[in-house]
Amino acid sequence: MTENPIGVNLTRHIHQTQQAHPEATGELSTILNQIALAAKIVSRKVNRAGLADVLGYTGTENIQGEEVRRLDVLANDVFISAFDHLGNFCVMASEEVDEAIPIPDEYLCGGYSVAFDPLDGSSNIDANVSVGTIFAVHRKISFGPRGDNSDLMQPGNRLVAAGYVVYGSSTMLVMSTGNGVHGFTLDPEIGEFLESHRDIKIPEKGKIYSCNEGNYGYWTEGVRRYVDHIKESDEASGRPYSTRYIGSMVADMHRTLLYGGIFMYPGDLKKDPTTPHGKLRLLYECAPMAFLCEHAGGAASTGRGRVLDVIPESLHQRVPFFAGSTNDVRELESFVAKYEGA
Ligand code: AHM
Ligand code: MG
Repeated sequence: MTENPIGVNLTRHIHQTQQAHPEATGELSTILNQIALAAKIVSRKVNRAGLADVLGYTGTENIQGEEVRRLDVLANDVFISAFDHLGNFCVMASEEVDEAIPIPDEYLCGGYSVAFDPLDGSSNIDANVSVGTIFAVHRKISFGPRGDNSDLMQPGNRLVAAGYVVYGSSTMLVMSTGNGVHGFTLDPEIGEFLESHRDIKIPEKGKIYSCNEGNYGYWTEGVRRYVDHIKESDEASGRPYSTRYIGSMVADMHRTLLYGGIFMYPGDLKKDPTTPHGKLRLLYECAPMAFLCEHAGGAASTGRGRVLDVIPESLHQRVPFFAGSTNDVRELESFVAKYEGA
């Protein structure tokens, strides 16, 4: 018989990881398998999004806009209903919902909280550009029988698992439970996530910067000077850095994890002249991506320190975000320190 003819699917990967940790309760396995199930459902919907127009799934006016909104809501509903009854979670938070989402009374509460962005970058769907789901899992720390906001508002350095699903030319789940970062590609014929990228490592230094440079005039001086700098010839290659910006965080971060370089969403002085925060949200966008970056050997910073060390102040808090190759992120930080002071 051929050695392991079915390869390593997500369940097998989780099983192997669990065997290496005899103290594991199996709760995380249940959670990750349920994320995979929800991702398959959303993936199918996203892949059919373009057909909505043809098949007249929605009303006659503003079909594209309606469909995008509907997909956001649908992805949100899919993930909530994948999580709420498991007995593993005590509370949830979603980009789509203002307040923390409690576990319904009829279901058991468990030892973890989850924050997620069900369909990040959904404004790109009309143009058939990749979108994604991001998730972040913490241990319950509150004392009551049901969870509360404190279970969600923990710094990223206490994450126990995080990851994303990118709905692109193929659907991929990339995740870490603290033992490396691993990627699984959905085989649509058998409906399984198969291990395709074991132990992803970000190159120490890249050649790509990724940001919405249209906002250049709103950035702080250190960030502007840094971007000016990487557009000059790089000592090693004799060429400036290349720009790649999809405008869909999951897709931009996926490329950054694989190829290296730096992804940036800097603070915006126009929106907030005193403490410029960026656009991206800490709990379900920046912290989980920072967790993956660090576990892949890279770095993630607010420009002034580790994203993972930011103490959350609110559920939908935004922070400046710079992530990718360690040398690139450190260089950005040195420009911020030099031109903006401590
Ligand atoms: P969303 O959560 O409303 O989809 O917004 C987040 C998205 C990210 O995916 C992406 O990095 C960013 O917004 C792009 O913003 P901009 O259009 O300002 O460049
Ligand atoms: Mg988002």
